[in-house]
Amino acid sequence: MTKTNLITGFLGSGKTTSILHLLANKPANEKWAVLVNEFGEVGIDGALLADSGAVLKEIPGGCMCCVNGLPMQVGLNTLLRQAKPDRLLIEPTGLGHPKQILDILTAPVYEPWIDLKATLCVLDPRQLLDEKTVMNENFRDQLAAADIIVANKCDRATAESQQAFSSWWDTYGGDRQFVETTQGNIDGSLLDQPRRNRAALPESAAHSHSHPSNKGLAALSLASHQRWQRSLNSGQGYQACGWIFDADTVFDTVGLLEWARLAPVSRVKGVMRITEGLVRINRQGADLRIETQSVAPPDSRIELIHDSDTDWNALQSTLLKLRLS
Ligand SMILES: Nc1nc2c(ncn2[C@@H]2O[C@H](COP(=O)(O)OP(=O)(O)O)[C@@H](O)[C@H]2O)c(=O)[nH]1
Ligand SMILES: [Mg+2]
Repeated sequence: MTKTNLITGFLGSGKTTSILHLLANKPANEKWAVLVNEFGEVGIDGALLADSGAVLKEIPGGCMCCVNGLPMQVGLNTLLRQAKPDRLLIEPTGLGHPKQILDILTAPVYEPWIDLKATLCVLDPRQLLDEKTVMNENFRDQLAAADIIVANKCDRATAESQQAFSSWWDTYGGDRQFVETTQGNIDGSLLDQPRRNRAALPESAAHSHSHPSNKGLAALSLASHQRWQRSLNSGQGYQACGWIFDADTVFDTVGLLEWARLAPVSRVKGVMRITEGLVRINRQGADLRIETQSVAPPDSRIELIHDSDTDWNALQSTLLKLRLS
């Protein structure tokens, strides 16, 4: 059986960072797999996780639970049967609702395959200060469904965010555990904590995001001879716009990093080719992280997410001008 953990958390809270940390510290003799679902259609987390050595399955473009959970089940079946991992970490989109995913994971058909352990919810306590986030029922239900709360981004904590977290904890903490982390430095032993049967979670009422393509089953990719492609997704008051560029497209380094830093959106992530090689760009609000990447994906891809109307065409035309080849 595959020991399985659901790693939830709102947009940009640090789920992928935490998973990368856990993978970097996993027992050397174990085979781990990651199932990741992103809000945008242009899957980026897969490229971010490509360096990690885990077996990876991506389900881009919405939530795992849609279409009767079919995309998720296909991904799950492939991973469990083909890779037979010792452990599976599941990262749903930050806008996803945990109920449907937990229902699938606890369905009788998976009983012989999945040993479901604790659900971790990664939280940036500053999110508790943002009214729009706190109003989002998926944000609240992610916390409610968790066995362990990972209060991440301790380096960015303020007196207000600490206060907000302790009052949340006093009201809702219950029998949960919490740990405080920076860069998702979770102790791997937490993954073996048992899953508790939480009081029935409500079904998500706001199950309203669109599924423009219903492709869902495979990450988007370019057709042959196609140099670039863009894809939009929207739902729950958020919009995502992503671009894929072929492997021959190289970007101006300074221009690209400035574009990513200044784009008037809340979230930017991508793995892109620049003259020096491959760069990973990850921005949440004003927190920007730039890293190099060694494993080369077949294309360059970048995605922006924002919670109000954004002039994607203006951003696109600047981005296209930054191409050197
Ligand atoms: N300052 C700070 N930034 C962090 C920390 N953990 C993650 N980040 C950054 O937050 C952004 C979102 O992280 P990511 O793991 O991609 O979030 P996800 O959307 O929940 O998967 C990235 O730019 C990360 O580098 C942390 O502890 N401190
Ligand atoms: Mg992620």
